[in-house]
Amino acid sequence: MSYTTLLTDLADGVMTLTLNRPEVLNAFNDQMAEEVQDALKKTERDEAVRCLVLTGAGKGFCAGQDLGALRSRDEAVSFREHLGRTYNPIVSKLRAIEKPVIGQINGAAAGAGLGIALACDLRYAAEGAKFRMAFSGIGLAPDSGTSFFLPRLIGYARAYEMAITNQPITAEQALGWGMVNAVFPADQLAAAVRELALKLAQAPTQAFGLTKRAMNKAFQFTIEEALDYEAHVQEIAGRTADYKEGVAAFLDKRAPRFAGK
Ligand code: LHQ
Repeated sequence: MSYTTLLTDLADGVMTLTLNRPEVLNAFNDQMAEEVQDALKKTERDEAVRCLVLTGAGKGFCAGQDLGALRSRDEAVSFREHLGRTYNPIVSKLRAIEKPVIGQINGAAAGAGLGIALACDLRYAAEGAKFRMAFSGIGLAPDSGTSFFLPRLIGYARAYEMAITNQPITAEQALGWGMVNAVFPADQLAAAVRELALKLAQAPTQAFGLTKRAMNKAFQFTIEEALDYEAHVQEIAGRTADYKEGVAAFLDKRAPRFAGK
């Protein structure tokens, strides 16, 4: 599948996917939703990819649903059907991919675009990026995982306030609230993400994947269940080549060379 709304770049174990509809701040039309899903499936399967970076072309990260594209549909739109075909599988896949996913938040993230940013494992944002729920502005309730991620990341009161006031949050506020991991001057963001991504792409990818799996599940676990699940994933991690290499490198007093296997 060749893409028209998405740029892909795979180098040194890092896959970078760039949403590419800059004239609408990378708002989604159906084509982009399909292409992103295709690219995420390939990213998940491809062993050469050990870290994923998701970003936007131009001055926005992603403004969510392209409202123009929605209005120009002639059939009556079922929102349940639309979400089930577009954002829900994208958000689920970002959580399921057992490799680190970095959101390089270069500009505004709103609506489903906010949900996609929050579904990434880490968020590095540009100064000047803003985060907006957007849904209530057009008379809707949260979707694309925003009602799930936001209260967990920043607490209920702030999340509900963001939803009902529709006030954009600055990158600095987002950092203070724990919604993003770090903020950089816009012209330094890509280099900072690149440096981190290259490091992650040389790390024990299996262990990182198992870490994500365990932490995803832990939200619903009791402590006993969490301990049991940790024992389960550690059994798997302990059988990887990277575990053997990590211990050998430690004992040899040298840097480990992790193959991601
Ligand atoms: C846009 C958009 C946009 C088209 C900016 N579409 N053009 C989907 C459907 C079904 C069921 C329910 O759920 C969903 C999921 C959703 O995502 S619903 C929420 C949809 N998104 C929004 O309502 C966000 C609307 N946009 C904004 O709030 C602002 O534009 C943000 C905060 C993203 C950025 O603000 P600014 O930096 O001030 O930029 P701007 O507002 O000046 O926008 C720049 C251009 O992008 C402008 O076009 P123009 O031709 O005037 O330069 C906007 O019209 C266009 N644009 N968002 N979603």
